Amino acid sequence: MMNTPSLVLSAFGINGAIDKVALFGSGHINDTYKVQVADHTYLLQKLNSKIFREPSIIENNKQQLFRADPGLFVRCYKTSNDRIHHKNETGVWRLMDFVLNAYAPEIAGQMNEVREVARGFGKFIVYTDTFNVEDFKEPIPDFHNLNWRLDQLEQAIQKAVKGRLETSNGLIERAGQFNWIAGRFQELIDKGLPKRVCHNDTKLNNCLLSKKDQKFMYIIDLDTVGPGYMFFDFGDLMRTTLSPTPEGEADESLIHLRSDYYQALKEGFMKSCEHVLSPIETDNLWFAGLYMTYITALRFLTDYLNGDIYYKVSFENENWVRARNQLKLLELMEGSEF
Ligand code: GN1
Ligand code: MG
Repeated sequence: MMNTPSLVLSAFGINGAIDKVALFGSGHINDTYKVQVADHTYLLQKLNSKIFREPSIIENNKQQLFRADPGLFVRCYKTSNDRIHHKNETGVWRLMDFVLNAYAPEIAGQMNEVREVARGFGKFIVYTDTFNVEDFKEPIPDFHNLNWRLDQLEQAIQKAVKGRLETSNGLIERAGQFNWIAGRFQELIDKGLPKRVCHNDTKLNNCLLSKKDQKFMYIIDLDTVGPGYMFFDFGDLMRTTLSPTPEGEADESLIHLRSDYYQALKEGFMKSCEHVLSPIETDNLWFAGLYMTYITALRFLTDYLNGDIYYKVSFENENWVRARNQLKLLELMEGSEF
């Protein structure tokens, strides 16, 4: 790091001496730092350029998104040439305010938190309903393309790192039971499921709630914003809120679905955005959870077989555990629709 933070800060017009810098947060992809300059706290982020290969797409998507921000997003600083991202020899960086009186929930604790997060992401859908989806591009091609994710898993199986295919056989078999999800999704698209500008990474901790009253404050982590289907956003909310367990839960038997949390999620989301949704979206909400949980299971499993090249891991079999947990969630979702 060395001098990097102060050089980056000055590119965004902040020139004071840095009092403190510390790694921050639990995102699986980018590197995030909390930076203190005099009495102001900033969030400095280095984009993972191996994953986001075309930062200009994110720059353009965000420039559009911020055009008429109705208060959904944390303040982003801009460079002297009006850019949100600054590239130097260490990478691509951006700077935001650190919101002091807020928190990002890691697991779905209280039901009113879930309702608030859903309300927030619903507001996002209402706001982006005013945009032309053609003006946005996918920052990661085929990000939520299930057929592509299935191919990626197939390839990972063919060239798995040593020892990992043997430990994955059970999970591969379990995942194989859900191929039908791709066909069902295609049917909905054929019936006219509308494309929209989505967040595409609506896990619970990509939303900030107020520390004071747990009310919705901001939507964060906007790198994946782009074309998609409402199912991606509602589905990832289901995936991350219906069970009280974290993604890396060691004890599979603790994973379970809470119907009252589903009702709170649906209520919060619908209250915000039902008026812009079409019947094909509102009639198939439960399926959204199956779709996103399946994709996430495949992605963790693929990364495990590939030797942990995508997600950050903190212990040897973390991606295996994550994949197993997603499959468990998926099996539970398939067996019960609230
Ligand atoms: C990643 O960046 P983060 O941690 O919010 C990932 C999501 C996954 C999620 C699983 C760009 O999100 O797609 O659903 O991990 N983001 C990217 O926890 O791959
Ligand atoms: Mg995040």
